[in-house]
Amino acid sequence: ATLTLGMAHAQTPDLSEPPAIDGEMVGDHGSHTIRMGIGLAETSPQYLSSQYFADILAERSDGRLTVNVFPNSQLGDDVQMMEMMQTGTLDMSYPSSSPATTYVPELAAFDLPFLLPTREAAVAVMNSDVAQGMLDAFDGSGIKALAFSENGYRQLSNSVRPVETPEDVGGLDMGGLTIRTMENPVHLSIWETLGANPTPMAFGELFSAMEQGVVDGQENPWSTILTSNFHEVQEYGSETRHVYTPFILMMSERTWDDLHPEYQELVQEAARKSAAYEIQLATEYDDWARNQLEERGMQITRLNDEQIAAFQEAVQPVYDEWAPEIGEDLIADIREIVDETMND
Ligand code: KDG
Repeated sequence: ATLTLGMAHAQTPDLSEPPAIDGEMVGDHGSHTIRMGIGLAETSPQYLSSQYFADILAERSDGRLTVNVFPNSQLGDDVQMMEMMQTGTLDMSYPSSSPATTYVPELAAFDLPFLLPTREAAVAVMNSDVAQGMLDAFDGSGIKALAFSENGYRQLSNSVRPVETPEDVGGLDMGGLTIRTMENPVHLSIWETLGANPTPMAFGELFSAMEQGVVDGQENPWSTILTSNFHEVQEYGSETRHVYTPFILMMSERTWDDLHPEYQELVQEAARKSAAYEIQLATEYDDWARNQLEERGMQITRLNDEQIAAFQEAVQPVYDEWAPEIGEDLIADIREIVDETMND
């Protein structure tokens, strides 16, 4: 008998090593064990960079600060984990900005479709004073928001049909696709406008919801679709890039207040460094993950500029509805930062 070996798929692309850990050792201010819950899998940029965050803290505190990272929504979903941080039953989490709009409504600017056309523009906005103001606005909520990083450009996947046009989403006489969204009103509005049936749901419930046909599809960056094995239950993908979502690295204010100021400073510095590393990993992952998904049998539609423009036009009503609420000035400030990166 002959033995046929399947091609083994790589688990990750060739990823950059984390930057060397430098900087002064902090003093001995006691030991802390920090529990951090995240939604994504061990192979995700989110997890890998969280481990780097843990390594920085361990090395610079001579092992006194220990961070244990729990992946795959083991400790809860984004909404639950933010509530747990508020009450002090969880030390850290790394949610998308979208469900965090219940704490800081201005964050919804990031949920506006097609606002951030390039990664360079998105990073410039995340590094801006405007974004720092959003992090500061958490103060007093029970959550200390430490840094923005990249969740990424969201792409549509589904198990029903290839999607090339807004009509493919809305279905005309075929009926609209049932799409899981994050728990965020702007996302609901986007998919309603496109004629889909949006269903907000926690990320941890999504795989089985798709497997059981409770929803037809979902939208997430290619890296998440791959590392969470969504291709096993989703036949079609479309490169819609309709929203760029950040992650926000967060700590419970109770945990933060328990830390010596020198530890707090280290946590803040490590958060910035690991966030920068996360963006680098997410960048390295993006196209690679799309190609991997194709190799693993997903049928992916790359939309041309005209097709993207059709989606952009179709979701204009989302701006009419949400821009006044989110703030025209804030959106104008973000557009200015975006334009600066485009003129460089
Ligand atoms: O840890 C982050 C995840 O829980 C989640 O935010 C991922 O983009 C996401 C989604 O669709 O819920």
